[in-house]
Amino acid sequence: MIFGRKRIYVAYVGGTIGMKPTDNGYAPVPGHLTEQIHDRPEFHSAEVPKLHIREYEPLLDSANALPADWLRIARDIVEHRHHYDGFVVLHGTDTMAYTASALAFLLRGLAKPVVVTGSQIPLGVLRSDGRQNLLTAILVAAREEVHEVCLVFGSHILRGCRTVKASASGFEAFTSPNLPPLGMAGVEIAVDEKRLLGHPSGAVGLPMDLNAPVNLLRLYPGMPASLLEAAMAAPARGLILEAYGAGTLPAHDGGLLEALRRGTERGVVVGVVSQCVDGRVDLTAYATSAPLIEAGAVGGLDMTTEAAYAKLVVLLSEGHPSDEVRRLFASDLAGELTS
Ligand code: ASN
Repeated sequence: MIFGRKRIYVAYVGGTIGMKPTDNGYAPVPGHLTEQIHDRPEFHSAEVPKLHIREYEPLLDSANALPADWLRIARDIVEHRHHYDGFVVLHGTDTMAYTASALAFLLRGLAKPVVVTGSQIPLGVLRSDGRQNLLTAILVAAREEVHEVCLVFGSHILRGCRTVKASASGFEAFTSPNLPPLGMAGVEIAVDEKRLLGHPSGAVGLPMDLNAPVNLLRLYPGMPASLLEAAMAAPARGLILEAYGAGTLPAHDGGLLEALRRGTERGVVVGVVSQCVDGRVDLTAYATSAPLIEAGAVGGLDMTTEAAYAKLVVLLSEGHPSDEVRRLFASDLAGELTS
């Protein structure tokens, strides 16, 4: 039987993969990535799906990406969902784990592969890792068994909402600390079907805006209460608190507890994640977590900080009442946590 070539939509949002050297260091240059792909025969071989490349305007170093950019990418994918078999999002690595997480929440219900990737060295520079990353991403985006947002980098095929950037310069820059890879790209591109999410049943409903004010604060020994106070002051509607270990905080610091109480009285939803890369939050394990329970904070289980932040922004922007936001925050929506 002869099948037509699959069609993949490639959204170039920005990032090193399409950058060129400038006087101030690497910066994205419009048209450069498209040119690079057009000039390379391997991207047009019959084994590779047909590509439609769209460059965003302006192209971003991902350090400049905002939640509004996550929504823009999600809208672009939703608008083109009936015309393509899969989607590749080319993005800078610095905030790629946030964007991959946000896309997983925004696009729950999409039922098509979305693969986020980028590179450490631009495609046009000798020794670039971009060629391999992009080819792997395209081939994963063409797989019918994938119905979720993945992040491909080096030899790893990871669940997008489980990822963290773990290396500023290595070619295996991403890991998913609390979930084994969905697959590996070696001689074969091997995806472990048992690890993939099933076909989602719902439709995709995107929020009008993605601008709920959520702050992110990492606790440290000696942190002044004024910092927590500021993180929970208006207009904040949510706070991700990176607490210690299983979700503990200095429970003898009266100022800190008072700031927490005042913030939660204002209605700020507090999600607790761990500073440990590996493991999970359990607010019942230590007495030093009790003030968090009293304040109505929700433990983020084994979610990454990136996923927890993106999730709270998405949930608050979707307009659920606070109690529902708390319930959904601790629920598995896109394979981001182990319940
Ligand atoms: N600064 C770049 C970015 O995040 C880093 C990269 O893509 N490797 O856009």
